[in-house]
Amino acid sequence: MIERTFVMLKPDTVVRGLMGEVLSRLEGKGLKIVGMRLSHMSEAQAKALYSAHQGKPFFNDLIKFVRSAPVVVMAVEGESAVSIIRLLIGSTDSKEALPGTVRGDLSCSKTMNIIHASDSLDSAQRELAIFFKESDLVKYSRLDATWVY
Ligand code: 3AN
Repeated sequence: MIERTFVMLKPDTVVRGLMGEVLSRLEGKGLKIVGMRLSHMSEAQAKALYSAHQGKPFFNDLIKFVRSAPVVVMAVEGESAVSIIRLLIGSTDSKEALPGTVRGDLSCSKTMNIIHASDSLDSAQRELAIFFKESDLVKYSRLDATWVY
């Protein structure tokens, strides 16, 4: 099934100059970017995105970190996009993320871990709504749309 999900390149990716590297992995896998914006996150957006972690010991540091520099928020579509992107990005903890995954290759920390991607279709819908209106998203076809999967 073609799914639409939410992906964010975190501040560490922007300030380390790794946006292109991470984006090209998503594009190379055949995923279609249908919305993309580089901006500073508001406090309300940060708290909404990470509402599941409210009250945890790392919550305040997490909110501070995601607001420390711009992020790239994206709406991404593709066959089984939610699970494929979660596999591509790897485990949360940089020490456990496998080589070949985005975090395994590029992240050096559990908080500054390069990328966020929704972990289910329900989360994707909720998280997309924090950053995008339907009218922000574009329609087009990738040339390889009929070749993949
Ligand atoms: P993922 O991003 O792999 O889905 P979540 O949703 O469990 O991981 O956590 C959201 C974010 O919160 C992580 N990307 C990471 O930045 C931060 N985080 C999660 N657990 C910890 C922790 N124990 N210590 C510090 N930061 C954490």
